Amino acid sequence: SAPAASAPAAAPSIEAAMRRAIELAANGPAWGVNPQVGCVILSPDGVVLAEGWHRGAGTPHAEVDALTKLSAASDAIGATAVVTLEPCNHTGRTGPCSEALVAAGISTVYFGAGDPGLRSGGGAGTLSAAGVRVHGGVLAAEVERSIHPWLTAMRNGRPFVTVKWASSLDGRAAAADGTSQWITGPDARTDVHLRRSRADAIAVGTGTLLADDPSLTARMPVSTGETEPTLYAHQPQPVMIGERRIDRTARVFDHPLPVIEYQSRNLHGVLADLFDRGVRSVFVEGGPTLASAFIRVGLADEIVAYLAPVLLGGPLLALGDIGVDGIADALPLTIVSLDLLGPDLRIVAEPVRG
Ligand code: AOF
Ligand code: ZN
Repeated sequence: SAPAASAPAAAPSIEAAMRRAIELAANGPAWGVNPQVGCVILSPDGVVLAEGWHRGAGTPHAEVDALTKLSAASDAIGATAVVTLEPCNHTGRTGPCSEALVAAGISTVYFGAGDPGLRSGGGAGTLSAAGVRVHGGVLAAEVERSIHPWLTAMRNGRPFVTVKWASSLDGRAAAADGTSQWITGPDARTDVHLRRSRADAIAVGTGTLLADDPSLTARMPVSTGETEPTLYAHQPQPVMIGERRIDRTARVFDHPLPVIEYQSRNLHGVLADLFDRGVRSVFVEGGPTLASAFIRVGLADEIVAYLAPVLLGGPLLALGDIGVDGIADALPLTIVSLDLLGPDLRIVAEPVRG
């Protein structure tokens, strides 16, 4: 069948510049209220004149960073900007990139994903109105994948939620006597800490706080000769959810960041409040009750499960009641990736929407 009408594919040099812009974007932080954004400025004959990326809230946006790296400001006149995200249109912590590009004399803009921000969106319109040629959707799938959690958070108006668990191959989170430490090996734990270090917040239930006394910090693997693990420079904000009373001597209160406490398990309300505090991604570390609650109310965007090659049997499962009564209600997932981390299997999956 004939393909639906679509924008003409961008020239190979534009796609190459967009691939480079995606790479540049990844230099910026994966956490925080702002997305990772990269920008490449090309001369009219396709030569790279400058590259830029965004280093986090309060710092110049990728376009402005690239413009300031031109060897002469006049090089921007008649040049092309290739940006991963639609240039912003608002004055937030910094000024609007749409106007900065126009003022610099840029004549053509290619971008990957539209900016879903209510105030920041609409830069493409401002650019066209000023006579700049604008083309969106360049390598859109790649760009969207690279900032998927941020885009999802902005579109939903709540943080992106990852539900994580570690279990035996038969889905048990603990042995029948309740012992659960070290189901998975060091490589899986290293991966968990890396994911914690990229999240804005890390959430646990009060039951798990009582049972495990976790510190909820993101730590680098201990190398030989070291005794104390080193903390990642960026730490996830610790969040505890539930009604059980937690003693102030619990290790979580030694976290470098203050603990945000929610008594209620109205998770929509919890996420709305976290979003207002600037949280765009939450890593739900457990236990089974909290993980199940997020899944039951449809608030899990991603599941990261670590399966150790052991069998435990018994009643202590990684998940409890997720609201599935009959097989017809089973929650369908799409597997995004499947990897061996040392002896353990890591499965990343997403609920099938719609
Ligand atoms: C861009 N280029 O590099 C980034 C953009 O508070 P501000 O001024 O930093 O604005 C933040 C918003 O701007 C952010 O939520 C997102 O919509 C957009 N980010 N836009 O043109 C960039 N980082
Ligand atoms: Zn901007």
